[in-house]
Amino acid sequence: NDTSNVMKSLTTQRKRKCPLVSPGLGQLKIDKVTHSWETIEKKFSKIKDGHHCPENCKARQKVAIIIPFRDRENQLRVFLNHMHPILMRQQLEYGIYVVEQSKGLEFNRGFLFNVGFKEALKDSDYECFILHDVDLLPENDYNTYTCSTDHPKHLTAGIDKWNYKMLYTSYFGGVSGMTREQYEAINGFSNSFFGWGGEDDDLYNRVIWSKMSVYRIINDAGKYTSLQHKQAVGNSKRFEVLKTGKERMWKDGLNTLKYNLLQKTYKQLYIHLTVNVT
Ligand code: NGS
Repeated sequence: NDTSNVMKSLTTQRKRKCPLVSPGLGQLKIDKVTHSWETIEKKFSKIKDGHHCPENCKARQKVAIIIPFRDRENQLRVFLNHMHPILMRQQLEYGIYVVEQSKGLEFNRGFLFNVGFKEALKDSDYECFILHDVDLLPENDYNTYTCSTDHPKHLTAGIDKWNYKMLYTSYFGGVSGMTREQYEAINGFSNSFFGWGGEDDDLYNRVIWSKMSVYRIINDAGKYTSLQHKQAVGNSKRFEVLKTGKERMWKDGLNTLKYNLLQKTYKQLYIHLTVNVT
């Protein structure tokens, strides 16, 4: 009968995969205003527990966006206000994980990504992990936040502060994307880089040593705006740690990760974790 046919067609519609290229993508306006939490939460009232699914189709990938974090609350508000509409337009199923390192030791970006990877997988069978700095905003949402099963992906082709030029050919910082298999195949990030610099170069080496290469977004879609912050002082030991990369690869990473989870809270617009290095 008519009603069951309508129900049947609605069900098939819901199950249909989202299009390869979502409609309505393009160049974006960047709003650098730090709106109040109340304003942003109201604007995205459909989002719950830091997680969202497209309404009318089945997302092609389940993506965890992981953001290492400390003391940048204003930037986090700008970031979430900018990113949620993009991820929704791209019709992804996604969760945003903000992994904060507690006070004390120097900031360790790689360690925080490893924690985010493990903790996201406790929530869902994510297929793709976007490793993202909080101070970078994509300028064009043709830059899809999905992973390529062939190779790890580098999404940051150019950043405004460098006139949109690649800093150096092996640059792998800013925003990158890996499938679960790729991340596990390189044993994740090293946990040994405390302070600024080098952990992304070490990650690049792991990719190459694992006989993969980096797939880059080279056109205008890979442009990013950076939010101002003071340039951090570089970790003086980073070059020494980098040198021992090959021998450390399977002794330092996901398989040796130790952390103390102080809290994990499912906020409306993101999942907030606070961790200690142990
Ligand atoms: C390199 C760093 C990378 C860093 C890149 C860009 O020199 O970790 O600069 O930095 N490598 C070493 O220090 C060994 S940025 O301009 O984004 O602050 O990602």
